[in-house]
Amino acid sequence: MIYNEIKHVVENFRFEGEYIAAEELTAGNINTTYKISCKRDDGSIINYVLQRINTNVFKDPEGLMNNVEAVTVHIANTLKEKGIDSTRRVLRFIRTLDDKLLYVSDGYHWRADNFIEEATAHNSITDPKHFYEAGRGFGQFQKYLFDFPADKLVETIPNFHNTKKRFETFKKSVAADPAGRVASVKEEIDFLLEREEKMGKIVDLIEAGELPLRVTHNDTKLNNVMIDDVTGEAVCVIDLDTVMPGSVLYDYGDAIRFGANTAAEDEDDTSLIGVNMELFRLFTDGFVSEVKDVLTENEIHYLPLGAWVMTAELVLRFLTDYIDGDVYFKIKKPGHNLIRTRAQKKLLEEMEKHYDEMVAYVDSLITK
Ligand code: GN1
Ligand code: MG
Repeated sequence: MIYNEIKHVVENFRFEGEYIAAEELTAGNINTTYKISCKRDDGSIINYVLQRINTNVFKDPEGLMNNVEAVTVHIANTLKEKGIDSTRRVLRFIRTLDDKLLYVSDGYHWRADNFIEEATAHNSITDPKHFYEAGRGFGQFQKYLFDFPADKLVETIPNFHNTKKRFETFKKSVAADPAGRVASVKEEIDFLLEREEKMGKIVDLIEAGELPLRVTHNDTKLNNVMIDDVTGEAVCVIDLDTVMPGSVLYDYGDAIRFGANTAAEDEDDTSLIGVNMELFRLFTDGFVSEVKDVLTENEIHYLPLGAWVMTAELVLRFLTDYIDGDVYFKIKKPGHNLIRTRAQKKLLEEMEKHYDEMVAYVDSLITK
């Protein structure tokens, strides 16, 4: 039973009240996450999030925790200066009994933070307004970190969005074929090979000095921003483990990839997958409304390239993991990484049909 299995971990954090319940939250593909409920003396309940960090993916958990602590303190201070109550607006990490950010036991690394009450991490859009708000939320996050000193951050996953390096890794996996799956995915491999050059375009633009590096979130799925259950507003950006120097195109692009899709990221009926252009415009409006004064015209112009590259990158990453024998992403069923690959491939094809329309739309915002 989960309650007992993690009791020793819970008891090592400075949670208020008495530990009464634990529930696993299964939306994430990397870390293992629990909602912990505690009862205070007055009978009220206080909830927390407890996570076991996947150290196969995040090899420097101490560096990671220093990152997320510094970033969240910076955001909390920014909100304070603006006179905004930060209680539900930013994660706060809970210390262990010996005043650390991590509890290490049996080689596992655990950390905990506040639970954002009366808000939901949506896995799909039920109300279009939520996606406009998600745009504002991720835009604000970007804006609040505008003056954050990037040299304070360690790269928690080196070359995370370096699509050129990822392509090299992919080719090595194809050559090694460790799980004997390459012959069955020829079509998907060819699809990527045809697009190799364009997939490196953001890296090229950064290297050429045409796009600046900023402190970015790098994992802006819809379910990484909490939406208020009552007002529908974005309250808090979560899942900060990949906050690192990056391009704003990554944050914008990954959010469009996930949220403007008419189906789930891992939909196996690919006929359901498409780009909802209304949602695309809503997110873009929300995001740009927050970051317009911070971004360069070039960055705004290239936003749709971000959506294209992030989708292509996920085709590449899911396929690489399928070929490698499912060693990176948690899978919920056999063949899950291949289903994800095919779903993202279909999404990219649909995005290509709308690409010119997407560019025309963002360009119209530059002159506004
Ligand atoms: C992972 O942890 P989660 O589920 O929010 C992954 C992202 C992928 C995403 C695809 C550290 O995000 O990069 O885009 O799955 N995170 C990491 O669903 O690799
Ligand atoms: Mg997540």
